[in-house]
Amino acid sequence: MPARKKTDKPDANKKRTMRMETGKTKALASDSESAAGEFLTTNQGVRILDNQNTLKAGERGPSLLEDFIFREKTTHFDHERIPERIVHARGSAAHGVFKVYKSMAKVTKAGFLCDPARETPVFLRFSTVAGSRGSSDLARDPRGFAAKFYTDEGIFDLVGNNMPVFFIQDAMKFPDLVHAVKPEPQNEIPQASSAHNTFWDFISLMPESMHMIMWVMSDRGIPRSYRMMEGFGVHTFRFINEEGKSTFVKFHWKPLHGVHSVAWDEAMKISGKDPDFHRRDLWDAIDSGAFPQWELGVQLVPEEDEFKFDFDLLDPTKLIPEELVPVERVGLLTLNRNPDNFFAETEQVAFHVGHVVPGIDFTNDPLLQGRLFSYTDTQLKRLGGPNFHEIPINRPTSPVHNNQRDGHMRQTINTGTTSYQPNSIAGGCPYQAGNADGGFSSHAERIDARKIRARSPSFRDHFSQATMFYNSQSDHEKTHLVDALRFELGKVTVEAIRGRMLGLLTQVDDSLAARVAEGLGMAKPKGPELPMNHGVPADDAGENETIVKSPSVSSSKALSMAGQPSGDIKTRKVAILVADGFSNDSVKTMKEALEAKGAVAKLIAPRLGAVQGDTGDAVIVDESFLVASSVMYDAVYIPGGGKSLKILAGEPAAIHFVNEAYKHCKAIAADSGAQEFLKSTCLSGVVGTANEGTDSRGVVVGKESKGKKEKSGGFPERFVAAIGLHRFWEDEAKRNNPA
Ligand code: HDE
Repeated sequence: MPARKKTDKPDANKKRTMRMETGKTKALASDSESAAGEFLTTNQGVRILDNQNTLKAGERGPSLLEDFIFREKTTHFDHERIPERIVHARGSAAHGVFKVYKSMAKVTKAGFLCDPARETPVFLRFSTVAGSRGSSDLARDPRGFAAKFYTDEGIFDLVGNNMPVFFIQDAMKFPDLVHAVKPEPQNEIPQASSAHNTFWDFISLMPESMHMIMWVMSDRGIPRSYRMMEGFGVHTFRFINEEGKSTFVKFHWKPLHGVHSVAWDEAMKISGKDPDFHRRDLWDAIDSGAFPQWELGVQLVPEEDEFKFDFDLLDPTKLIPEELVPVERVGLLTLNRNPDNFFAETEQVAFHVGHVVPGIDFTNDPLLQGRLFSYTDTQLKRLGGPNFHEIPINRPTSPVHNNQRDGHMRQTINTGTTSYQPNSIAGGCPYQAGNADGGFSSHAERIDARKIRARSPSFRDHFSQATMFYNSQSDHEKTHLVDALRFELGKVTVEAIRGRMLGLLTQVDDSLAARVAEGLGMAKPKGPELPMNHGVPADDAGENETIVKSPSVSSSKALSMAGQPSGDIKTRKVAILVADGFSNDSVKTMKEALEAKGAVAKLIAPRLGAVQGDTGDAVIVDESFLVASSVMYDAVYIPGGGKSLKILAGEPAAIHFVNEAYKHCKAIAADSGAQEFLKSTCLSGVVGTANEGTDSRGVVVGKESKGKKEKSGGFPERFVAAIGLHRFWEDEAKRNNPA
């Protein structure tokens, strides 16, 4: 490469480093944009003459230790990784904004919840829990849902999950839980999967996990998209208002795209074909301007009502049924910007349940209390020292003034002579803030207790809400849950563990246990076996301890995904299968109808390049059958065109595509002329009865008589409506085909 002439020297001084505004977080930028027109330099700012060759003693000689340029480059490279998160290592994030609908000053003094005119920047990271950083997005797992609010009063982190409860009641058990679910220590197998001995061994001895197990084994464990998940703060928190009055609060996120999942068979296939499926989906949606949105919901419980429920508000294995306390939707979160740099933002972001602002406070939930210790501790290790709050993504937008100093990788150059308080030299600054100045004061909860290692007896009902969850599921959701348990326990090689799990399942629901037992080829235990861990030391447990069962709500609509509004079809991906000779007219009409509703239509053909339609016009193919797969799409359309249909009928990948989409209960549309092609798929038995519109199976066939197209308001609109329903699970049992 020719050396640059002195005369084309860019304006090097101006842009060597520059301050960059990324939303409200400031970063020191040295990126490809700021480097445009610049020379390559070392980290010490020395220009590099040759970035291709190490310094050698002669062209064929050994490399020299003196080569500080090579050594600096390689040393930096050798240190480019930081420890991944011990849990939630695999994640994706986005920037956004939050606005409250109307002031909540009655219950909280948190500024961002009191001022509807205020737009608070947010950074939201979604994650799986068990897998490593490079694992598949589609593992069966809870999903992390961690939001960082950069409020005017400091940072508030709402570090939640897509499930409203957790496996354990006390933080003491967290390392055990995580060790059990992680790959087994002797061979590091399996990756990102709970389907193995150690996890189920632990769970089978921990009856308190049974409610969470219902959630994870349900379809909530395999979401269609991060954008289509609910989020939950899990613990009961406190709101505190100006008068210091406390109100218990459970936080919820309600997605405006609906709550949707994929099939387990689909999840496994996606894991192979596109392990970045959720990451890509989030990125693409934001990139295309289809900004994901959630409403923030709150369940408020006055302090006086703390003991009104048949479960303990401090028990993180319990939710408050919406029938008892409705969710009020109080604000809107919009994710509107992808990160500029994955490592700098998504990887280095440091969440902490202990990051709260005045107006929000903790309860004594023993899981929450343990988390209050763990998150700073983990950042010290992961991000290398006590100054992680200075990393741009972690900096509050409100000013920071304190006497903390120095430490590993300190960025701030603190000036002045004082770093203590009280002082007179700096006029006593920085001052303590009084209540009226927004100083944080902890809720003055009265505590008068013995120091004790124990769990409250009010935490001992481990099954009522697990049963409530199971009761709330629709038939197909129950079947998916049974299948998930059969799969997971099918991977367990120790029969005693399976037996213990069946014992616990009988306590959730006898028929559930019977169905799982049948799949495992085992006999269902006759009755409930006494669970082995009630969170009390064995000596105190008492042999015949009774299990409290007094559910006030036996089934709750909000717990089933089937009963929830399905959302629109924005960003839904539709595959249009074509070959030479396809009907240009049909494709144009359908594409326009889908795109008008915000869906993404892609043309899939036997090979890449152009395909020629029946009018002679060619179109460019988006993906070949080799690359595409039905599992990456939400719906399929087969346009007419005799020649095209003949080619597709002779293409096994096209037939498999349709069969698989049908197996996964997706909406499928075909022009009436395409019925012949459908006969070569497993829809052959369906088309004859489906040609009068959308049937309950989501198969939509165009009505065309004597070459005349169906009028508007007809075919494409019926397909759009079918996609909007997401899946036709009710019919799933009849769809067994080998796809
Ligand atoms: Fe976490 N959790 N957790 N957790 N958690 C972490 O912090 C921990 C729990 C959750 O996108 C770690 O920075 C303990 C419940 C999310 O960066 C660590 C206990 C819920 C994320 C940690 C829990 C969560 C984490 C690992 C039991 C749902 C990812 C890396 C006492 C309400 C945040 C890190 C992100 C991450 C500890 C239980 C959610 C080790 C000790 C319950 C979403 O500090």
